[in-house]
Amino acid sequence: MKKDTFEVSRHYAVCPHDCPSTCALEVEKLDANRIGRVHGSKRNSYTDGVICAKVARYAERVHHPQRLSTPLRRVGAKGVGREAFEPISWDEALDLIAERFQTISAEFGAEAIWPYFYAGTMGWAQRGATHRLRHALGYSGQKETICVAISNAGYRAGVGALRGVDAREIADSELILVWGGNPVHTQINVMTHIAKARKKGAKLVVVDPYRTPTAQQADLHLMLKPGTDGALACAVMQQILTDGLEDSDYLARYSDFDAGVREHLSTRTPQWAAGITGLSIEQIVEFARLYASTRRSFLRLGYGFSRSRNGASNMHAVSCLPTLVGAWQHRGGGALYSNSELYQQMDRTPLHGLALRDPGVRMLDMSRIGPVLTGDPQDLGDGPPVKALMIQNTNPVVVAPESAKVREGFLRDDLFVVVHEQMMTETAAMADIVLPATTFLEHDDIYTASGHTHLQVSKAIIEPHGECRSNHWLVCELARRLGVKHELFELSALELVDKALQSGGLPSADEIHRAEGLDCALDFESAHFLNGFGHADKRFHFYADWAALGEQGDRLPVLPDHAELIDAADDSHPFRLVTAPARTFLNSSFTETPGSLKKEGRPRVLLNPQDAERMDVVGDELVSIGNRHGQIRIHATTFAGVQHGVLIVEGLWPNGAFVDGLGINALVSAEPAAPAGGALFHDTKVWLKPDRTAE
Ligand SMILES: Nc1nc2c(c(=O)[nH]1)N[C@H]1C(S)=C(S)[C@@H](COP(=O)(O)OP(=O)(O)OC[C@H]3O[C@@H](n4cnc5c(=O)[nH]c(N)nc54)[C@H](O)[C@@H]3O)O[C@H]1N2
Ligand SMILES: Nc1nc2c(c(=O)[nH]1)N[C@H]1C(S)=C(S)[C@@H](COP(=O)(O)OP(=O)(O)OC[C@H]3O[C@@H](n4cnc5c(=O)[nH]c(N)nc54)[C@H](O)[C@@H]3O)O[C@H]1N2
Ligand code: SF4
Ligand SMILES: [Mo]
Repeated sequence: MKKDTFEVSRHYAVCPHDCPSTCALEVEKLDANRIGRVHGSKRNSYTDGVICAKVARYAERVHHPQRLSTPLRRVGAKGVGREAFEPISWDEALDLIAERFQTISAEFGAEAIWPYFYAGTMGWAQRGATHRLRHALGYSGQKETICVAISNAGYRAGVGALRGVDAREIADSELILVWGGNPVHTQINVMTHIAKARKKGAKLVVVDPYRTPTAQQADLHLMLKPGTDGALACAVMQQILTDGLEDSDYLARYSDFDAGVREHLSTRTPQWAAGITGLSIEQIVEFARLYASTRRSFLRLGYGFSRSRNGASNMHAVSCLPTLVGAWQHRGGGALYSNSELYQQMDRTPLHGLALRDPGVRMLDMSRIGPVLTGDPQDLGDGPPVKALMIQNTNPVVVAPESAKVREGFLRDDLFVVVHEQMMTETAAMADIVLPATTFLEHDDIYTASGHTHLQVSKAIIEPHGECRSNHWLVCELARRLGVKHELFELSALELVDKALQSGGLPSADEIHRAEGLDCALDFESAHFLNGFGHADKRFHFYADWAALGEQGDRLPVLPDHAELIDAADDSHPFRLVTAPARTFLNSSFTETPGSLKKEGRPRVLLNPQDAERMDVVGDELVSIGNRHGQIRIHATTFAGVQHGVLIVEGLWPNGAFVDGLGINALVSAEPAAPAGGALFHDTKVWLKPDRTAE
């Protein structure tokens, strides 16, 4: 009873995490330092009052007893954790870093320093801070390949732009296809809008190699083998053409479809695709007929099916479907992969420090951090070895491919590592200096969204925890010590944002904050590409120009197809491994919160009961999984909702949560995907055997 008498105020904020939903939040503020529950804002028409469980419990993360609170210097061994560090003052830490960076720069050149970042926060001012420092000092650049490189290329190949139909239109669709994504886990709001459509009788189809909670809700679940979506899409198109259900007028007016495409697809029959996908001919035909039965079909494309060697080609093939039937012309029809291009009016120049950038500086591939740190000459080019890393917003020791190699690189004695973090992650535990970072509740920023259309500004709600400082504050302090004088390091985060907004003629940060967002949705004609697609000829391209999208374009088929580039199973590696997102983790974030840990239990591999029997796996027991990159030990669980020959491991658990301290990315290759690089998280052949040695 007493609790109810607290004065709890509710404050608007924006979820900063790497999630297409970018939810509008209402945060309960208990006092100057503490928050209570977090709610979804009902005033944002996309969030519509719903958020995920992990952010609803954000108090567990922001007030976590192990939250970093002071700068730390490592005095013990790498990889041990908090006890290997001693607190130091911010001045000591910053002076030490500046001095080391200067010495390394003088001896090896500025490119020997690699500021390394990703999307721990999606806010442009805080996230871009790493770039501002990088460009001001000529430090090595970063190819951002870990997440969207493959899918972006695949979607651009056909559509020519990174935008699609407003997700709120899903409510008016008659058929929704969730293809290669698991929104119940990864962007819950998609399900909110799907539920509205289903109330009016719409059907849901899910294409995924296992029966995810999203697939469990579907009217039709196509449980295909990973890396075979191109085959399925081609067979669906072939069936539609055979049935004469394509929209010829639309194709002629809006695409490059011609007799050559028709001829090519004529051999991609449901029978051909059944052999590749593991689906039955009947399922494929049923799906094709269902798809052609309405033009109000909304294709929600996930990232999951792009994380393969042939992923860009698969994305392109699937994106051809709404063009073939002319679904783009109708309300509730078309496709959405990402709306990230909607916010082009916001000028990235000040946020990323682009005016300071020297285009001659080398770019290192973030997904290849293992090979880079272990000195692979292909990655380093004729540049110096990486002698220092400054890491913000990411946890590469856990999330990057070939993690055994990543670890080996971090263990180098001659590598100086600074990690700016909220928690003592496994990456932070490898650092020489750890700096405590604020969360979105303690700093200001602006957010775009790939899953919806709102530009939003969020402001600090509580005081910074301990001595935590924002990314922007840190780079300003370092820039000053390294002799950089520029207004980008003098303005506040929101003043930088205002510069970016003003130059595009947008309202100010304050105005956007007061309005709780600015809806940047395009008009119907533009959003549905009725005044043309993104290519110069304004057409959708069935013929992909991969060479225009990356150096390795020639490895991909020009027309939609099944490209046999994947790490196919063989006699000694009979399984294909998919490493999917867990519901209550967000990448490796939230692997420290009690609510999430309780829900997720422990790392486990899902396998089909028949496969389990064949491999002599009897119950919830330890198995070894391995391939040319390494081997891990993990508990097995049988699950009938997995395609034969496929293993599913959900969640980016810390390496330390696995029996041998080697996590799932020890098995994932760092080979760059075509056409422009990208990580292959769901394209790994492995062997599996029971492990009956004592735990
Ligand atoms: N709870 C939670 N939310 C998250 C994240 C998280 O880790 N946890 N991560 C965030 C990030 S960074 C991102 S990029 C997004 C990712 O969001 P999604 O696109 O949903 O996630 P993916 O990992 O890309 O894969 C999702 C699904 O793709 C399926 N899949 C794998 N291979 C194939 C294939 O070859 N074909 C088909 N059809 N399906 C395949 C997997 O089985 C999985 O169910 O989610 C964000 N949201
Ligand atoms: N096996 C496998 N591996 C994967 C994936 C997969 O599906 N399977 N998914 C991949 C994908 S899609 C992605 S995007 C990557 C993501 O990988 P990461 O970008 O590394 O994401 P997180 O693991 O969430 O780590 C983000 C870190 O940033 C910190 N952080 C948050 N906000 C701030 C801030 O304001 N300042 C600072 N300094 N730090 C902050 C958080 O505490 C957290 O530790 O992982 C990839 N790795
Ligand atoms: S669904 Fe995504 S954006 Fe929304 S609160 Fe959860 S993590 Fe944040
Ligand atoms: Mo991602």
